Amino acid sequence: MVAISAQPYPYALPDRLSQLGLVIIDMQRDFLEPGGFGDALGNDVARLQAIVPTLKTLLTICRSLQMPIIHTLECHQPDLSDCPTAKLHRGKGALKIGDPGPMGRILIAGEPGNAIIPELAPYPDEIVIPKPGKGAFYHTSLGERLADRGITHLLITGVTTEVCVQTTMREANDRGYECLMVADCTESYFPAFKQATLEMVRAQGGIVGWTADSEAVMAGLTQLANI
Ligand code: C5J
Repeated sequence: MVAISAQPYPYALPDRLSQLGLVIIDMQRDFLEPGGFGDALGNDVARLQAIVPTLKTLLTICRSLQMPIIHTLECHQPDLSDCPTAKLHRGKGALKIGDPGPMGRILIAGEPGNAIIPELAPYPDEIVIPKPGKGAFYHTSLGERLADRGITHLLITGVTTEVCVQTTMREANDRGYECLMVADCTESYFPAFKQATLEMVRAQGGIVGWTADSEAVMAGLTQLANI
């Protein structure tokens, strides 16, 4: 058995790398660039850009090992039929969901600002899950897509740590997936919230799962690949 050095204790990898998915949550221009949804809510979007090189390195390794890659995008239909009124009016930002902004309509599928950033753009054979909520399982085909491919373990990355990343990890944990949050491949607009999320995940003997840095993750993946 190969394990990743993780907290609160080593994370046992599955027998085959095909059972381990890399999940990249919402690395979209809407959250990382000025003029998008995150910016409209008054956040310092530059904070999130800091993880891009590290996440890109992890993605490159996972691709080279032919692991399943899953990207998610938070987005809504142009007619907003999938956006609950409560979500639409929340936040009191400069722009709300659906309003025209410098990168097109805020958080609307297909708009330039809704795209995944070019550095992490999905390859054609990778799974892309558009999602109307914060969690990636809510009103999406993610559960079926993972089951179809026999994926049992998930490495969870992306933004923002305490919102869509944590919600997705909790949803996955409740569905029986063994989840590890990659600490240096996730970021929040609020450093204290990121720290608290990492602690919450691994508290009580790993009540939601595990956390580890990408270096430890990549060492474990390489070891499994070389068996
Ligand atoms: C937010 C997200 N923060 N991707 N979305 O609204 O975390």
